[in-house]
Amino acid sequence: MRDATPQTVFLKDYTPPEYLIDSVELSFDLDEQRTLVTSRLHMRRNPQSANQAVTLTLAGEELELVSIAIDGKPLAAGDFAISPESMLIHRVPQEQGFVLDIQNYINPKANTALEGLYLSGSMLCTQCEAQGFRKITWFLDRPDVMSRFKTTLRADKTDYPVLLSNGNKIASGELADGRHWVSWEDPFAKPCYLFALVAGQLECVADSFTTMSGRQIALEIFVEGHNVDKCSHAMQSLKNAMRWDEETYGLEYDLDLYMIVAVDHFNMGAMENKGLNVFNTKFVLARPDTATDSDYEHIEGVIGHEYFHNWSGNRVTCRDWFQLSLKEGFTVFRDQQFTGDRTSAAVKRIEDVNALRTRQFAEDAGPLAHPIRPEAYIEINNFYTLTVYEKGAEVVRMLHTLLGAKGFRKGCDLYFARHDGQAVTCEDFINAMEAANGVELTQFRRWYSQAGTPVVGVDQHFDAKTQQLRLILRQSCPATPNQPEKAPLHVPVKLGLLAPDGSPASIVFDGKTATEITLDLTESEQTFVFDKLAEAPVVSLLRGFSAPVNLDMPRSLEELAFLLRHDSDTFNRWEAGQQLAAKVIFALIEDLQNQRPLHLNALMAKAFHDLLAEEGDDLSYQALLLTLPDESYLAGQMRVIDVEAIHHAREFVKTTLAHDLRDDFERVYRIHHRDESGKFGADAIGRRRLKNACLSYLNQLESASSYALAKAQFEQARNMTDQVAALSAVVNSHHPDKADCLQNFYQQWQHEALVIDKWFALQASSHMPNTFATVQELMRHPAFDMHTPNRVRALIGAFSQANPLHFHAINGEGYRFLADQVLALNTLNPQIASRMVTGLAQWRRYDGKRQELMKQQLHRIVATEPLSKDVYEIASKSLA
Ligand code: B3K
Ligand code: ZN
Repeated sequence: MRDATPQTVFLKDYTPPEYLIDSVELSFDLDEQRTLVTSRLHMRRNPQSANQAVTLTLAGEELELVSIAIDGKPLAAGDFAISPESMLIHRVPQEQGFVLDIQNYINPKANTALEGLYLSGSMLCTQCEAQGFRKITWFLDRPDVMSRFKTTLRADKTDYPVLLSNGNKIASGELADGRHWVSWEDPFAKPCYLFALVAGQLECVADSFTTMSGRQIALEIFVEGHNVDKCSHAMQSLKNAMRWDEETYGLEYDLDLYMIVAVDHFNMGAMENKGLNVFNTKFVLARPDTATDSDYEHIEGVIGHEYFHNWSGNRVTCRDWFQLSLKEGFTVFRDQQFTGDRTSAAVKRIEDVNALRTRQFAEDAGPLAHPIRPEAYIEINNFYTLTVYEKGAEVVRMLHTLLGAKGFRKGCDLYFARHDGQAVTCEDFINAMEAANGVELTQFRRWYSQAGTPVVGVDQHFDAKTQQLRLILRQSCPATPNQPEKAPLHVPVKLGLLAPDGSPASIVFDGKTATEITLDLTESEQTFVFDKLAEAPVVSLLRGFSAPVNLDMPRSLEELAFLLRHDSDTFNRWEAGQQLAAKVIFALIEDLQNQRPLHLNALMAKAFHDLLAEEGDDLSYQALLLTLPDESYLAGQMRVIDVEAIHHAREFVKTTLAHDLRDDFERVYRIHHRDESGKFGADAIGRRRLKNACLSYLNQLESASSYALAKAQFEQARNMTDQVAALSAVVNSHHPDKADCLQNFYQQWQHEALVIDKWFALQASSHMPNTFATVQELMRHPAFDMHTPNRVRALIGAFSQANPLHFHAINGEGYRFLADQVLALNTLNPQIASRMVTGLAQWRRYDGKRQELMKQQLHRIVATEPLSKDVYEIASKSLA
């Protein structure tokens, strides 16, 4: 809980650690409520530190001291002082190193924050990033202190037959009273945030991998007994990731053993602890009947992400937490490349950009905006943000674009060679990119320090006489908290030209000819001239979404329809469709606001008719082309968000298309509707996506036949993708059998927690009337549990973040409900609580009435005592 005045930590105050810990010997006498931690730290003064003070300050929270000694001599009461967050030892030996012995008790069962050592079901596990190790024992809990760890675990053999920690198992044995012990040693020095231990009744699924240099690595996935049949996809994903990192980055695994443990209670997706990843079950367990195609894809992505951290994060780690994007942005970029290579690069890019624009752009435009390398924080856990992760990945992607794949790889090689075993900064990463490529990235560095989403405006002039096209690009960036003025950034703008017949036109620029080029936009305004154009071309700009910017380029519906038909860039083709739909929807919003009758623009129906007639290879891509921009994305484009008008206009478009093109939707549905349960090739996944996109349109018809279609798919489905798509259709309609379907689904899956999460989330995000009453009822459902983050996200998270229509109800009930839950979670699990506050952070974007209602709830949260630092920081900054 929060001190009287929460302290802000600043990047500019960084100083090297005064002491180092070369090696650590830890032992744990494990017990649910009273675990004894014995720690021996081999310490010495850091020669790099300028500070001459003889005191030693260690971080430590919620610990009960048993004993403390230096070089074998117990300390007297006056030799040290303990405060709620630290321990100060007044005088420690200066000349040579010393050994600090500490024993303390901790209570894993009381740890509902799920940080440090805690209980998940009956198993004990840890989460130390960012600052959880200090809840295990007193330590220099900062990433630039790297130590070699040796860990011994002792526990009851029946309750905890499996005892795991980082590195290699070096010894084990039996103890009296039915207890046993296991010792582990990690040969690689690491910061304590990468420490992990797991103890419990776990089954092991084992396999192996032969590395590029011929070493055999044992691969082990640990799960509870009833989940053993859901690990094969995770195991295959791990092997795919290991091979991919060797082939793409030349990076090989270093230990002889790689372990993954899946736990039910976890604050986020997964954690890259050295040699012992701990995962949310959501990102490990999959069987065709329990997991959707997207689940399968996310599992492979997250397994890859954590595996890739072994180099980008563990072997080379962060100097301080302000550098978080150094490992996260880079690793997200790596996992995006991996998934793109494994599935459809076009689809993956669209999904990533869609998420970035809908969610990160909102963050970057609101009160919580911060650069990818933040400059200040109160609670670092609040900075595991979309900006640090997703925009961070975009910044790395721009380097990849600017340097080319080969140049980027050279930069990475140099980065890993220079910094292996070190804790470094974003600056070191850029330096390596510069040195390896002989380039200068001074201006590019601004992406690290400047927050906000730049806007790139475009003007074009074609001169038939000179056969020239002049393109004028302008960039600006809106002010963000503490950054009123912005300097121009280095923005790579990929460009292609289309001839009037839709074929690619040659680009003659700077005397060179190409079919696609990347323009370097570095000034506030710049003109680019293209020669030898017989006719005015159609410009396809920002191909592949080559920079995380808002492109402001007014286009007619006709031009958008043309690009949707002809652009050879898969991203821009999809984007043209999105812009076309958005333009049509915004016109309807205006009609709604002015009480005018609604008509669907014929161009839109024609475009969809053509899309449905296409017979391309990438059916997942075709499904995306048929998906309307979602409500949050549209909201992001409005000056004052009109939740109801957005919803009704979008529904109108969807319903009208369903009526007008009913035969087409039915035809495409029928072509692709077949049972391919258990098949996860791109074609089978694509067929399911396309078919379920059609189902979602047909469901708008609210007719006997649409009800029959959804019901039949629901009853016959033998894979979760089809079952959940059908249930979603039922839930988002007035289907007469809705209650029965929900009940049957629950009965069928009540023992599969991850499937029940879907059941909660579907109901919480429904746009049908009475959703709020359902949500309140579900809060009282026996399967709802505030102690399980996945369940909280499924119900409270889905309602407040994926149901704009009901969450923003004008009577304020959604806001009050959310604040109630934030306050309940505040004491239980501050990290989850503060994530939930973000639903209220964007209050400035709404009308006056809603602004008042949202602010009221934020004020109520801020006035509550005691308030965790986590919630305090987000709620107070949202109001600032
Ligand atoms: N590094 C962890 C995230 C830790 C979050 C701490 N609040 C997972 C990941 O990004 O791979
Ligand atoms: Zn990560």
